[in-house]
Amino acid sequence: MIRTNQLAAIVAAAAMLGLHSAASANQPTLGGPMVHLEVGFDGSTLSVHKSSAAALVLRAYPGVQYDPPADVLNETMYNGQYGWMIMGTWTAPEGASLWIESLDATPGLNVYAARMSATPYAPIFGTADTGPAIQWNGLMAHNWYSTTTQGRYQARYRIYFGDGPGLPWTDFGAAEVRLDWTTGLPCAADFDGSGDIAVGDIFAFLEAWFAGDSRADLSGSPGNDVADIFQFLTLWFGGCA
Ligand SMILES: [Cu+2]
Repeated sequence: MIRTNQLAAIVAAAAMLGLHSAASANQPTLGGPMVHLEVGFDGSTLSVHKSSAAALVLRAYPGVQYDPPADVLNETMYNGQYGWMIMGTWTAPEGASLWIESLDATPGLNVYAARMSATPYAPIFGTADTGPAIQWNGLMAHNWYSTTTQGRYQARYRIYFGDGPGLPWTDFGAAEVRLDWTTGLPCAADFDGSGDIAVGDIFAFLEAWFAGDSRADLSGSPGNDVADIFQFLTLWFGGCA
């Protein structure tokens, strides 16, 4: 339970810090800890290991707008936790390049290139009529997966060695991996849309509450009253599902 002295301390801290603004999030959040798609090669066959088998959550961040080119994620539910990554030390066969190909995906799932890629946030893997495969330089790549429709999503990928245009080399074995997502409700405790629950969310909430912003009216009673603050703190201490 939240005691009033805790509340008073938080309000005082917020006032002291001048209610620093709800940092407009210009960088999309991965949505949680990284989950790596660890790519290995034993000299003849590639392998992929997912560092977590759990389905990830495509989540909306209401009211958060990203600047171009990340604006492709605006008004969507998205997740960037899956990241392609080289596991161990190995070298590709002479003259081969690594390719990742989308084999199939649930309709309505869109994919955009990782922020650190050569073409950040560009549609890939069939999104917006792009080709099914991309060449991968082996640097960690957290592509963005998004949708606008609630549901369960899957995508299957093949990773293989190929030539420059992406024609597979049949001398070496390819690997496949399936990725899974569900859509989740927006997390009310992540008020500033930063992707995690931190003290900044309390400041952002209080700023909205003092400003009479209807987003801070959580209690159901008309207007912003103290019940909204209790309601928010309960959510904040409870975390996100
Ligand atoms: Cu990573």
